[in-house]
Amino acid sequence: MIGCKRVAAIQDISGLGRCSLTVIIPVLSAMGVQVCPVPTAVLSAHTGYSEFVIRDLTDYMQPALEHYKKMGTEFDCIYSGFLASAEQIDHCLEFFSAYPSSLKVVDPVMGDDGKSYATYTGELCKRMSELVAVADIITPNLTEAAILLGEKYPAAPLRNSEARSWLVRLAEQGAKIVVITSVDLADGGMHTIGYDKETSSFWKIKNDYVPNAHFSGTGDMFASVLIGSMLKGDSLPLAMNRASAFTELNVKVTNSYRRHWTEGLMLEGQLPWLTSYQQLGDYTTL
Ligand code: PXL
Repeated sequence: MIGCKRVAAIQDISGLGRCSLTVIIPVLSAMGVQVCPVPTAVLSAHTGYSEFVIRDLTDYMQPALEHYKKMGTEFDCIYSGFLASAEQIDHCLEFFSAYPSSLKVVDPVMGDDGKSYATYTGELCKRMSELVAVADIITPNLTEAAILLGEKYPAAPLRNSEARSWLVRLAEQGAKIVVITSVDLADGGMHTIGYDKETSSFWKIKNDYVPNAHFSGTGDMFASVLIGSMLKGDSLPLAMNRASAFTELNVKVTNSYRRHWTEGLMLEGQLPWLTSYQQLGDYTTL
């Protein structure tokens, strides 16, 4: 599509606790990419809060897709994330097959820190592999990668060879590009690791680890910067570097204010960083 790229973001909108669409829309907009939200649910606050009101929008998804098809709407990318029911997997699959030439990104949102999110049923987690099978790019965190591989959440840091094996086995499930976030590697520190099946290349970005600083929406921020970078033509390691650098900056800023993790990343003040779009090259091979 000529001009500004357009992404259909199949994600929830949560009033409190920055995550999903309240992160994805500002981030991609700052990067010059248009977001067309396809809300999967409306929540008063994300599921990390002890109480929240939720309205499931499963019934909305298929008529919305039919409308876009009727209008001849084009999308450069279809990006799925937080889903509210197992049936929404079918509607995501319909979106992916309606737009075969769009970049298909699946963030297999299921959990973090070795635990599943409150609304993620066993069936929803099991069926996530159907989306992973048709994706071009998947962006699980280590918890989600373990669920997809049927592995235990690692008790110890992964050796580089184990990390490569996780990436390759996930790519065997379908995607051309696999990026795993929050990976503790035995050679020291927290990393983002990536694999491009077509070029057989493995990459890693070292993150500055900020102790006890886990904020909601971190994975959504990472994935949206990665998507924006790749749509603008960045290579995989450059896009991983940009996504990690922006996420790390937001973690450090938010942590300095000692906000509760449920509030999410205080991204509002950092958005100009994205608009300046400087080249970064701080990656190594894995
Ligand atoms: O960031 C993942 C996410 C997205 N949407 C909702 C969530 C979560 C994680 O808790 O609750 C509603």
